[in-house]
Amino acid sequence: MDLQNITRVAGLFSFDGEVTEAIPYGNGHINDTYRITCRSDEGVKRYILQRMNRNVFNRPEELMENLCSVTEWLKKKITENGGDAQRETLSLVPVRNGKPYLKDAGGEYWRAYLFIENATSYDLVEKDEDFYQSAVAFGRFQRLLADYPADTLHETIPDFHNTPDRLAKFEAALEADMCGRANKVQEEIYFILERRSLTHMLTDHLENGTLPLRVTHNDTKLNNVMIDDQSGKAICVIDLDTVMPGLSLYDFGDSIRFGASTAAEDEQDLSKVSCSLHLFELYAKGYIEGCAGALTDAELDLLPMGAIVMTFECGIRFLTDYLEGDHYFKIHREGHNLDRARTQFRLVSDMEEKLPQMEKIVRRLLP
Ligand code: ADP
Ligand code: GN1
Ligand code: MG
Repeated sequence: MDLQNITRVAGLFSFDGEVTEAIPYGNGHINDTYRITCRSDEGVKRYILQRMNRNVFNRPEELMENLCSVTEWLKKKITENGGDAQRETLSLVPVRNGKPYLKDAGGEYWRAYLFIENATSYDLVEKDEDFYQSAVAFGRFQRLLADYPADTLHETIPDFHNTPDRLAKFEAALEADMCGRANKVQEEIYFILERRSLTHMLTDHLENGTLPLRVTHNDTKLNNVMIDDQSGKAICVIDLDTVMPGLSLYDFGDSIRFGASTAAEDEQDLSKVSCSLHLFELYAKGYIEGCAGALTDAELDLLPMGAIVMTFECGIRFLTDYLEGDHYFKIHREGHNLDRARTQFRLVSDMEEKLPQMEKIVRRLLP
């Protein structure tokens, strides 16, 4: 969509002043995100405007219901704890008609947030401390939602972290091979199929009740947390589209998969890709502290396995999308999803080797 149209949509939200700039923003794989600048007599104010991905979220009304009530809940808790709710959680900016989101004539859904100023979302760990801070923030996020009534949340993407189901969807994509790409990725296919049993490592515990169901974020990449430029503290967890009942290990594992990797998620030189045990330790320390005693012994024991399963699952998802013609994750070059899948599998192999060391690290961190 051209920026003139974005400016027109932005004009429908209750922003302060006149829209003077609209630019595509951030590196998310899912929504279309724009940064909007508005000017009024009081000065300049910025906002985030997002067109929600309808292919990924096919019940946007339900998603927005979750988002409104989760952000309200967090706002209340943050204020009670003496924090600054406008900076420490997402603040939705309503449409001029008072609704929390806009449905345009083409059936697209839009929403807006206050722009969190003087803070950065990182795509790679630049300073170790940032990664530790993100862990504390995701742990704290978990804690703030610990008594949220989970059964009132809609499942915005059913079976989102149901890894055996992700495997079944991969096998269906392989069988259909609609783009004729399977012959190019035999090695990766074999990698997945020989690890079928890994997909059950978390869900079996959920089924037999040995792990607690919690309200989780489910997409805990480092770039889904804002780090304050001055204090260096992680101040705000963003991208709340997938807040749903889940396992703490989904959140822990997904953070490790993205942030403890020594290379970018789409690095093509696989020799650069490994799981840093130093970063794993920093994150585990921060997450355990942030959760402040809330994690059970079974959860603590399974933290390293959580990292392996979530990385494997993400690799399966990227390869499935590659086989299906790249319709889910945004791509910026040919083979982008294949490159992403390859980094994930490289990480899985490395983590498999490092599992005993990761387990030792977690044991050392226990109070
Ligand atoms: P996606 O689901 O596509 O990942 P996100 O909600 O994560 O979309 O937004 C994409 C990026 O936009 C984020 O990684 C972050 O850099 C930026 N962003 C999102 N919300 C805000 C906000 N309220 N203030 C500042 N930056 C934001
Ligand atoms: C997507 O939206 P974003 O870019 O933060 C995806 C995650 C994946 C991630 C891989 C709703 O996250 O599940 O782990 O890409 N989000 C959704 O980078 O599918
Ligand atoms: Mg995001």
